[in-house]
Amino acid sequence: MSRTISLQAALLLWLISSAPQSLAETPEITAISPAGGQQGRTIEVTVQGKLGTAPLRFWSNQPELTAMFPEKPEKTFSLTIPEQTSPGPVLLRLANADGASRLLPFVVGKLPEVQEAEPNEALEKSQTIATDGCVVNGALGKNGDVDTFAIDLEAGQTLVAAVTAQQILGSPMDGVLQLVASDGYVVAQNDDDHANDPLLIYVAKKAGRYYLRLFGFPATPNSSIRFSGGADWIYRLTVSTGPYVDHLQPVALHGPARSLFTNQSAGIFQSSPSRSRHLKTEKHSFTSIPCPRTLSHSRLRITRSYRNLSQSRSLPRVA
Ligand SMILES: [Ca+2]
Ligand SMILES: [Ca+2]
Repeated sequence: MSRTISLQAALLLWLISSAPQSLAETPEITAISPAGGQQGRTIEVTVQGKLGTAPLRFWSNQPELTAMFPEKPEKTFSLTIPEQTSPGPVLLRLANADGASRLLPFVVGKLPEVQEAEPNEALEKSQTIATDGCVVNGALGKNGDVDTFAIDLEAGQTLVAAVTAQQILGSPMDGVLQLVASDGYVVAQNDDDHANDPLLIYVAKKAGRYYLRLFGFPATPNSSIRFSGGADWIYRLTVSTGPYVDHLQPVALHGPARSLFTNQSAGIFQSSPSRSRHLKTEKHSFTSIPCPRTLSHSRLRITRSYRNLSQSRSLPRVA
């Protein structure tokens, strides 16, 4: 009996001594910044959380995307978005031998992109951005955070400012977007256009400097009644004075397309890079038909054909 016990003790000691001294860390990522990038660019991406132990592997449902990791990964890696990458939302995942991160939403765009620069909470500290088409990657990084961006408009210009945050990126924010004139008055505001994400459209009555102001509340309401924020409250703010596709109608297609509507001007209707079809869109007043969230390899895409072909929306194809 005592001999059996001593054998068991020896086996236990051997198991303990042969166990690895330190376990590898799996990638644990809650958000990435920027949460999108322009076609044809290589960008540096910072993660919220940890990348995990090398060697790391990268996966995306958009196979053109590639990633490079530093020898000793900490918080950043580089991501290459080739010019031919289709615009729209994609999913990323990082993994090593011990496990994988959750799926991370990322948006491939056609417009130039800039990073939010803090401090920018007040009009006098606002960050000046281009109005003829750009995307700001930012975050409401802490409670009370307010992000302000200065833009210049000509009289009669139509400004479109759209926030992508909760609906596509899974950001826990319920954002509100305001347009403030140079005299400090709020001339336009939107809270929820697509899910909790705002989209603001404003025709400038006079030329001058205006300010886009973004703040947010928790998408899951709690007992606090104040501007909120956090490291993973990431957003993308698209600003344009050109045509903007805010939704499509119908929201799914069976066979040849009969009609689709956008808010302004004409667009190009594409089925896929290999098989495209061109249709004139009709002018249509703003009707709230949210763009579907479905991510599918088989999908149709509308892009605008005005100026620098900058906006796109996707809809699922019903075979
Ligand atoms: Ca901020
Ligand atoms: Ca909102």
